[in-house]
Amino acid sequence: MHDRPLIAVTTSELRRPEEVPARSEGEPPKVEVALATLYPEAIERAGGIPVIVPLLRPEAIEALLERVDGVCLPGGPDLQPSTYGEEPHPRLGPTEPRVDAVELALVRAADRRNLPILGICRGMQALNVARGGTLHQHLPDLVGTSLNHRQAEHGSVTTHAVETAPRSRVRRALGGPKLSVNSFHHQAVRTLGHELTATAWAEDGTIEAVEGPGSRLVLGVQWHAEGLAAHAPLFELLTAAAAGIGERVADIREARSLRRPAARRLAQAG
Ligand SMILES: [Mn+2]
Repeated sequence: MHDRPLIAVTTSELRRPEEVPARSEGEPPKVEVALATLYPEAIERAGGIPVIVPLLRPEAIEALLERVDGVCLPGGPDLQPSTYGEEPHPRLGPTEPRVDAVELALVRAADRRNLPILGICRGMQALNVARGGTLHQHLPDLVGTSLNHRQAEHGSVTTHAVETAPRSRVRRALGGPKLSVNSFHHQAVRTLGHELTATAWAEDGTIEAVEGPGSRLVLGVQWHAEGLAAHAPLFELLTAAAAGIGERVADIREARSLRRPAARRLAQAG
């Protein structure tokens, strides 16, 4: 329990040397891990300290999670369908099996420790797959194209509505029943993983948020909340839960004003 909780945020993208532009004064291009700065910025604004996680071996993941207070899984490429027991669809995008292995192990390790989890886009899908759920590999096959889940507009622009479930965390944090979200995915949750419930849907029926039961924060959203200022309360939920006060407050506005004094009281009590 910390005043400024440490939030592990994974790097879900790898850049190959041929994708990295050579700079005349720099070293030759090599494999890089990549993460949009929007994620650590959103975590820091919400009161947390982001800890950017590279590709780690399983024992290092365990050791890392001993020292952090929460987990954020960002957007990124498609998951390997073999992680949920399926053959690749012809429209499957690029995949990163090494990243899949790290993120799935990290979710399972976070589950063993009851750490709060916030998954964004691919991160929601990784959360679902880590818990035995499956994905639709190419959403237009299922729901057609009347609703475009892969917008051309910038991530700060919302392009479709979702309806949130009554009494869900996402409704409490962001309101509802309708929210406007951005959309950068062609895959979606098909069958739900262990102890996950759908709590938001697009008009075409696509699952857009999942949550776990009980007091522990386990939340995935299919949209890129890190790009929407109005969705900062999702990151505040994560940091409040990581600071150990998540369920003692009725709503996120209270959480924001109470976070630091409550964390200090806990530290004094402990
Ligand atoms: Mn969508």
